[in-house]
Amino acid sequence: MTTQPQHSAASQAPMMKIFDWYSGPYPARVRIALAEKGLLPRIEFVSVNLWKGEHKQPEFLALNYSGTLPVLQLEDGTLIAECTAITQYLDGLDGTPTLTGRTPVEQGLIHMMTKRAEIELMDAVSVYFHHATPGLGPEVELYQNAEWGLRMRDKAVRGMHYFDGILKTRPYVAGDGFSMADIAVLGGLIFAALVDLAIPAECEALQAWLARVNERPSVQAWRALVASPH
Ligand SMILES: N[C@@H](CCC(=O)N[C@@H](CS)C(=O)NCC(=O)O)C(=O)O
Repeated sequence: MTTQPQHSAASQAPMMKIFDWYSGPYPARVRIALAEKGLLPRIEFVSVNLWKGEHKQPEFLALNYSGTLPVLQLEDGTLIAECTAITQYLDGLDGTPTLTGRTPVEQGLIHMMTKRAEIELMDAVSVYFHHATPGLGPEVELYQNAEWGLRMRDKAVRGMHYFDGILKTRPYVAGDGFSMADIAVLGGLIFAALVDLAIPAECEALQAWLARVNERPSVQAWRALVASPH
C-alpha cells in the first residue's frame, strides 16, 4: 500500500486553470500527477470538448498552438502545454520533486523514459486512434491514413513488450520509485484500453506493474471520476 505524500507548500500554491477533457488519456496524466502532489484543490478545470472539436477552434488554438489537451494556465496568464512540461512545473512547486527526479541522473532517466513512453507507446496509440479508427468522428478527423495508423498500432504493441522487458528488471519504469515515467506508460495503457488494444498475455511484468499502479489513490481517483463524471 502506497500512501500519498503530504505537501504543505503545495497546498498554499495559487489557483491555476487546466483546460482539458476529463476522460482524455493525456489529461489523465496531469490529473494523476496533481493527485500525487495533493494539488487538485488548487485547480479550476475548464472543459474543452474533444468530441465537438473545440480544441481545434481559434479560441483554444490561441492557448495552445498544437490544438491538444491539456493546457495549464497560471494566475499571471502563463500557459504551459505538454503533459511532461506541466508535470515538471507542478512537481517543482513545493520544492520537493517526487515525480521528476531529485538528482541530475534521476531527472535524466525519468525524462528519457517519459519520452520513450510517449514515442513508443502513447503517441503511437494516439495515431492509431486518430487514423485507423473513427477517432473523434468525421467532423474532427479531417485527414486519416489508416495504413499509418495500423503501423502505429503495431508499434504500440512492440512498446508494451519493451516496457515489459524494462519492468522485469526494476519495480518502476525509471528505477526504484514511482515517477512521471510511470504515469506516462499508464497514460499509454489507458489510451490502449480505450481503443481495445490489449496488453499481450505474455507481458506479465507489465500486467503486474499495472495492477500495482492501479492501487495508487491517485489512479483510483481518476478511474472513479471517469466511471462517474458528475
Ligand atoms: N504531446 C501532447 C499530446 C496531447 C494530446 O494528444 N492530447 C489529446 C487529448 S487525450 C488531444 O488533445 N487530442 C486531440 C487531437 O489530437 O485532435 C501532450 O503531451 O500533452
